[in-house]
Amino acid sequence: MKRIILSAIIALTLASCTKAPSPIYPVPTDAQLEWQELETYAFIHFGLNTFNDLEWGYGDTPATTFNPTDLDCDQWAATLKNAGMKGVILTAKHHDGFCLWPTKSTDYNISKSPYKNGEGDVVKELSEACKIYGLKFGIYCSPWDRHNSFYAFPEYVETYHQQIQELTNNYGPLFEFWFDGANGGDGYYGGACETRQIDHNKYYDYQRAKDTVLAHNPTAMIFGGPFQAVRWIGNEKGYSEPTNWCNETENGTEWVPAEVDVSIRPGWFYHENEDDKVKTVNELCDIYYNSVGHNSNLLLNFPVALNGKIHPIDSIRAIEFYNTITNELSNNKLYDAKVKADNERGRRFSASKVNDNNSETYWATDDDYPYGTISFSFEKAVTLSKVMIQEYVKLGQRVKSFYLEGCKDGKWFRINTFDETTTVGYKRIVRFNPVELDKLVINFEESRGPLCISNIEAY
Ligand code: FUL
Repeated sequence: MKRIILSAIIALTLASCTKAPSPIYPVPTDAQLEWQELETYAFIHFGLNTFNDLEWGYGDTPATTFNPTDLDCDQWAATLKNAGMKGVILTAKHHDGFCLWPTKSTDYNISKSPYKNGEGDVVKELSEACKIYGLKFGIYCSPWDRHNSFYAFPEYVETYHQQIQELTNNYGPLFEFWFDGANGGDGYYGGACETRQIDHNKYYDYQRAKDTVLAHNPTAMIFGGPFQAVRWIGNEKGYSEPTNWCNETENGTEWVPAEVDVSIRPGWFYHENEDDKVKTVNELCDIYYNSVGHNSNLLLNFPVALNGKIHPIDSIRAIEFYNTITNELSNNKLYDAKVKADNERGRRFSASKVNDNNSETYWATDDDYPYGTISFSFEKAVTLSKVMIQEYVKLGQRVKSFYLEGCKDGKWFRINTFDETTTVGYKRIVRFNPVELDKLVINFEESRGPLCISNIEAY
């Protein structure tokens, strides 16, 4: 008897000591992972362009044209919170060079505008509203400056660094800093009205910019420039391809997860003639599934209107969008299902870890098993139209391809998804026409190493 108990204890100890799979590099930093977990956050485009009905101001409109009558950053933050946004990035300075804070680096700023008789500071007002509403705060500060007479000369670089310094010192903590990719071209440039080109990798001294941002905000993600921690997806339409590696390509050596930026309206800035062009709830949901559902973060832009508020059409639409998504992803049918896998790396990494509601646990396969099949059996048939899969990316992104199968009344069939089932990463959501099932099977066909799947849900 004693011997049986002893061997049971040894077996249990061995099972719980099974070694975790070795990481497959690259892997995310803790800060990158925390950023990926935000999933959706907002952009605010607001500035002189708003009052001049422009997208790219030339840099010649007087600061006095900035005149919101009813600016209310609390309304922005409350709206964004209700739309499920986890943070907000503000265009503190767009290409026209106008600064939304009372910077000492240039006169072309809010203190020279009628707003609060020159006493206003939108960067401060929004950063404070974010603290009240529990939103993260980030800043966009355009490197290109179409107003500054020294743009393309060494003097402007100092001005730009002073701006970064002020923004990163005084308004943090910042979760993201955006260096826009639009660099040089025609502009006012203090009256010169000419075209100026620069080599953006050299001209701005991005190394120094990065050091300044991180000195005060060590966990901030840097977007753009040569030292970016997160990357642009390559379009502004709101989608990422389904095959999406956080390391850019299957063999990429750096972890640089993607961000999808898109505006809720055609323009980034507010234009009255776009009031009837706000994206529909369906379009926004599609954007969500093609961004967050494709292993990317979604940065959804809200153009603030002339009065200084998010327009009611936009806010209602965004809240409806959030409610729709929340509703669509709220009833996880796998939670009570019986889970089985064809291979498990011991008890600590059993298949049941994919539906234990714990993102720190995961199902893993043996080292010589870079694939695997997991099945979910339902007591009563369920109707499904979406599957969400998450890899335990702390150990690297692995899955290269998978497919879904279903079983109803003893008949097996392949589930035809709307888009190809290739990579997974931090999060992958696949959609398909509603189908009734007794059993759902996910076949992971190819992976860069043993599988590490932390979560699977279906709706
Ligand atoms: C682009 C800019 O040129 C647009 O005006 C906008 O700010 C967008 C988010 O980034 O590069």
